Amino acid sequence: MGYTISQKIIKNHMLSGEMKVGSEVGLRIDQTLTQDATGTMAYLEFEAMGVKRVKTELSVAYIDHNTLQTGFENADDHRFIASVAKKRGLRFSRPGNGICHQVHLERFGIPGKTLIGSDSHTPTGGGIGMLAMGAGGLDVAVAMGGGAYYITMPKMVKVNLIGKLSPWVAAKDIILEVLRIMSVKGGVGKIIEYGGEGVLTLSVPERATITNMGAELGATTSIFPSDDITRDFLRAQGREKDWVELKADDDAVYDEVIDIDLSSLAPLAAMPHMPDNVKSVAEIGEIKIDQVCIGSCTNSSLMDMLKVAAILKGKTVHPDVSLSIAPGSKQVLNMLSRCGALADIIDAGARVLESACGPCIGMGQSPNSKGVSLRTFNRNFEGRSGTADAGIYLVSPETAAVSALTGVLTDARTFGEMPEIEMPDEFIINDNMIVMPAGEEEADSVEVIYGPNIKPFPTTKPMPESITAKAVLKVGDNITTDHIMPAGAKILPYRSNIPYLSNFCFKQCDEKFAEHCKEAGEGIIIGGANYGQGSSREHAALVPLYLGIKAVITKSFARIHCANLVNAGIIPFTFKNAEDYDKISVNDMLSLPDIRNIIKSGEEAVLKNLTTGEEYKLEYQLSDRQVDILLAGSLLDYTRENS
Ligand code: MIC
Ligand code: SF4
Repeated sequence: MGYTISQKIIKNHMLSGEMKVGSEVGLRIDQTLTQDATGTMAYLEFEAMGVKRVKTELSVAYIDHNTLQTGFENADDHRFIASVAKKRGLRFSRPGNGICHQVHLERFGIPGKTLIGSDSHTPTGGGIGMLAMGAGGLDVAVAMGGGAYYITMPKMVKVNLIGKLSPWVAAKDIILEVLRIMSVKGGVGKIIEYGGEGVLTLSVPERATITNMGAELGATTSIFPSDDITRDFLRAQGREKDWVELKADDDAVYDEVIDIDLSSLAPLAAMPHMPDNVKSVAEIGEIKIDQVCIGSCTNSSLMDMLKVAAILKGKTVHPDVSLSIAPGSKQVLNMLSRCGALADIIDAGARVLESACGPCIGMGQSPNSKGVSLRTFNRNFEGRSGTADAGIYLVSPETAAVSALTGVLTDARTFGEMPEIEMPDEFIINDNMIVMPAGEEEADSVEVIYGPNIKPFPTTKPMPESITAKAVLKVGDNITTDHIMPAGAKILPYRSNIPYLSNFCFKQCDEKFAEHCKEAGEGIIIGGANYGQGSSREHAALVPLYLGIKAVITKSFARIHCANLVNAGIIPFTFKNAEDYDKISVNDMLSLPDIRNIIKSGEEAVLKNLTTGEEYKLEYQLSDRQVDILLAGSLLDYTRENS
């Protein structure tokens, strides 16, 4: 039996386990990346582990999220990360150099290698044939220290692309179509591999748009083959030597195959407030829009920007629309400026933002009240834009640019002839915003600089014999980490200050959540299906840990968040019978008797509802390693005990 692309990479990197669906495999990690919103915590954890130098082939620390710097906090965090990078052997991508995933694809990604990043959109690297996965900060810290990264061996899904896209239909529409078919929970426990003749019609940046948004499917990762198109891209980036061919064996076996006829696709949009709430632009109709934002790690490549510039050239943005554009990297911005396309963008009236995440994570450009905003981003969760009642639509750069001119959501196919954009033979290469680390000898004298905003990691304790705690919160399906631990301009600067962050935990679901937890001392959260989807932010586990949450009991979990809960020492349970979810109310007193022994011996866990007298059976899917982490109190405790 042959192997799929990802099975080949997994096989080459396997340190423990078996390639059997559902069992835990430990992988050797070649590269890591962090961004600043998760990086500060990840490097605090790395420092706590006491490892002198990173042990990976390459580790890069990017600054791209917290670039507004409305106070000292972000600049202090940047300085802290820069100092750790210098001392511990990482490259440091300075603010202004671009969004981590875009820059990594351009300058560092290598087909066939493994990459984990403390950001859920790390699978962008799958566009170049990497096995690239999002992970919690602690997992990234462990991998930097040379430890394995553990995943549950996923099922293999093949998305078979047939034919060729019609004019004005984009890579974004392909992934929106996959989201429409599979939903935001359809990818959980799966790797999505793209194949078929349609792959040959897609450039690396287009492929990366698709693998990037595989995060929204909940997939472990997504990947394209590495072929001549990949080689051309790497050559144009001056890195042809990094190319290797990578494809699935002809007799590779997939658990599921989805056929998509590219020629039948139309421009699509994900409507508020979920990335899988997809309809065709024509079906939604010409709704009036207030704002258009073009950029983010999904759609900020040079090709995307050149298309946008060509559409805007010689025209003016509609008077009722604010158009902002953030090119994904310094390379993109530089090339746009040198070829004159930036002038076309500026001439049309766009507001040019720095190469960073910006509005995607609510760092500026919040829409007006009840505003309608078209964005080329990947997430449209309620409130994420910073305006609670705004309606965010996710669209392609083509749809976004055309609509910015007309003032209404517009099917770009009505616009006339589509501009033809060629991939350049050579990108402008200037890595002067990537700071190299100090050499091993010099490193000893480099001081790690902590600012006053950096507060210690919350205290963890070994798992108690039994747990008795109140149900402090009950939420429905598809709760995102943006619900659990919101981001945005007001809160993001405090990513290294868990006590302060705790005041904002679950605010959208229960205004007084933090207060309730503090009164209760210890608590249990009850959730629906796909709990914790979205971001990789471990703060969505560390803050509940700080607030005394001992267990989260749901219908099902999203992958990264579930791992983050375990790493933080919070037990993730699922209901054996989903209908038991309905029988628990907020404030019920719940008990998990003898839970330490039960988890240790792998027996069935029972939840007692002391308020109603009922009992519910619970399940937990934990590897032996995860059991030990929970017993120890957290991954940090476990790593310390085992090193
Ligand atoms: C996001 O898109 O939600 C983020 C901000 O990039 C997060 C990481 C974070 O919360 O810092 C992600 O996707 O993992
Ligand atoms: Fe940044 Fe948005 Fe991409 Fe997250 S999804 S890494 S916030 S651009």
